[in-house]
Amino acid sequence: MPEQTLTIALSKGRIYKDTLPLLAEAGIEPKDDPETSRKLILDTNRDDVKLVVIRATDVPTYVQYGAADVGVSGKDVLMEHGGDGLYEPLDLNIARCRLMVAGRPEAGTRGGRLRVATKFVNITRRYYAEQGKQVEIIKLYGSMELAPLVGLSDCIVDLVDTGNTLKANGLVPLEHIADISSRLVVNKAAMKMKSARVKRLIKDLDAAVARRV
Ligand code: PRT
Ligand code: MG
Repeated sequence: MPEQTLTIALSKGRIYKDTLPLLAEAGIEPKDDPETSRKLILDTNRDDVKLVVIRATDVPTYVQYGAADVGVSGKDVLMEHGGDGLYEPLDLNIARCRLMVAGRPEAGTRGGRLRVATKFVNITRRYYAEQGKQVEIIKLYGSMELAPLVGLSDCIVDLVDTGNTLKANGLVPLEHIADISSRLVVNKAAMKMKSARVKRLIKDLDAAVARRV
């Protein structure tokens, strides 16, 4: 890629869908649709701006190493990643949800060390350590809601939006860990080397976000 290309990392699905209108207001429109195209690098209406479409959990890594100059990432993903090598200049206020402990209504009454299933092992470890609680964390990659139903764990740490998934599985929210929304993240070197372009993008996106509330 030419040196002066600005590369933006996004994930498919809800983040892409919600970021697209904000990028459009900043004058950036992709030429391909990642839901139908197999391309991983998308051209835009601007020769000097490319989008890379990757797994949500990989966005901080691409931006940290400078493979993308900027990216859009859920706060949950950033908290789990640790945010090393990244600036987080802007809350885009999209893909909002809550990070919660959830379980069956009687969760935690079994006695003994609590078993918690989650894909957010770092967040979960920190959360319980701050409370001085010893828990056993079981790493899963998806369908956390199943774990308490089959006796794999007492509770889960997962994202909750409407609460419908919990309800459909007989689970209830138990503790609130954090409010989540997606953030613009910026590679630290790009913030210096491509300062004018990055700052312009931050300003345009900030204005687009402000117009919405
Ligand atoms: O799906 P994939 O494994 O490819 O990656 P991903 O799950 O990380 O991506 P995606 O697109 O599902 O989520 C990207 C980001 O969207 C997350 O990192 C969050 O920051 C944000 N987000 C917002 C959510 C939700 N809302 C959400 N409700 N991510 C996931 N969910 C899931 C949740 O895990 C649970 O299974 O939806 C279910 C609960 O929804 P309700 O409405 O039934 O409560
Ligand atoms: Mg998902």
